[in-house]
Amino acid sequence: MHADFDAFYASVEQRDFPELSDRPVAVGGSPSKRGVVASASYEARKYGIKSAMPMSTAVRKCSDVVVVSPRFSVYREVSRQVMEVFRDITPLVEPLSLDEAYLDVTDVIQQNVTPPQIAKKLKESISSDLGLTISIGVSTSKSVSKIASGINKPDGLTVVRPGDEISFLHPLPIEVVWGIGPKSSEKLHNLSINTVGDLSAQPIKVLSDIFGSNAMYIKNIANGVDLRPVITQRERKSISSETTLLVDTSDRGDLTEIVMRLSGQVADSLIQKDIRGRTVKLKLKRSNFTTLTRQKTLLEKVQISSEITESALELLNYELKNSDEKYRLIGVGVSGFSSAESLHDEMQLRFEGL
Ligand code: DCP
Ligand code: MG
Ligand code: MG
Repeated sequence: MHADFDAFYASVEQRDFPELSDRPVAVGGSPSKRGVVASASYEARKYGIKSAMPMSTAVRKCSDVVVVSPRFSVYREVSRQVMEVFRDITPLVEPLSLDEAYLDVTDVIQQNVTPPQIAKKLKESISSDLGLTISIGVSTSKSVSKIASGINKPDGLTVVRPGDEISFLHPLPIEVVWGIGPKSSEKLHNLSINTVGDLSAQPIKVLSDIFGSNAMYIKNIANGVDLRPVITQRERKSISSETTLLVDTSDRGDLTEIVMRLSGQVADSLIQKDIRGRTVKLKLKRSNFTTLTRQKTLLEKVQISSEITESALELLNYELKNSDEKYRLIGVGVSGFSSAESLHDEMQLRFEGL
C-alpha cells in the first residue's frame, strides 16, 4: 500500500483552526517576500492554486485565499503519529516524506482480512485518531500503489487487483510515473507519447535518449513491473534531497538559500525517521553536466537543520572559492547512520587521539 495525506499542511491548519475549513487555504511563505505555496487546500486548488507556485500568483488567482505560515513542528508531530498508526498494522513501513509511506501488508493478509479491508480500516483510524484524511493505493507493487493513491484524492481508496496492473496503468497520462518531470514529459509529448501505454510500447532506444540509464526502469514501471521491496528506515544508507534549478546560476546568495532549504528537507526526513548521520554531502551539477560531490564527516552525528546547513554551506563555499561555474542541480545528503559504522569511527578517533 501507499498512503499519502490529502493537502497535508493545509489540512492540519484546517483541522486546528475550524474557521479555515471549507476555505481556500495556502500554507507557505508570504506573498510580499517572494514566498511559495507549500500546500494548497482542495478548496484553493479549484482556483488553480498548487504547491511550488509563488504565493503572489496564488493571491492573484484567488483574492480570498487564506495565507498561513507553516508550523513545521506540528506537521512533524502529526507525521510521527501517523507513522505509529501505520506501524500498528505492520513493522514494514517505509516513510517517503512527512506525509506518506509505503506499507508492506503481505504478512497481515489472512483469509478473512483482505488488503482493501486493511486500507479501509487504516483510513478510519487516521480519521478518528488524527482528524485527517489520507488517500491509499493498494496493489502488488510500490509504483502502482503510489500512482493509485494519487488518482482519487482527496479521501481516496484505489485498489488495483493482481493482474489488473496493465489495464490500470496504460490509459493514464505519462506524468503519473515518478521520475517523469516537466522536461521529459515535454519531450515525450513531442514524440506523441502521451499515455503510460504509449510509453510501455517504446523501443528501449527511444527511452534511452530521454532517460539515459533509467530507461529500463521507466519501461518496466510502464509495464507494471516493479520488484522493489519496502525498505524500513534502519536499512537505509543515506537521506538526501536535491533540486534542479529553473535557471542555471553561480549566484552565491541563491545557492546558499537553496542549500539551506535542502538541508531543512533532509533534517525533516531525519527527524521523521528518528535517525542521525555523521557524514554531510553536497552534490553539484555544473551547467556542462559534470557532477561533483564533496562530503564532510563530523565528530558528532547531526540531525537538525542548522547542523546540516552549517556543513553543507562550508562545502559550498569551498567549492565557490575555487570556481566561477554556473550550476544546474544542487543536492544535500546525510549518511553514516549505522551504529557499527559510528563505533568504527569512534575507535579510530580515539586511536588518533592517543
Ligand atoms: N511540500 C512542500 N513543497 C512542495 C511540495 C510539498 O513544502 N513543493 C510539503 C507541503 C505538503 C507536504 O509537503 O503539504 C506533502 O506533500 P504532498 O506532495 O503530499 O502534497 P499535499 O499533501 O499538500 O497534497 P496532496 O493531497 O496532493 O497529497
Ligand atoms: Mg500529500
Ligand atoms: Mg506526499
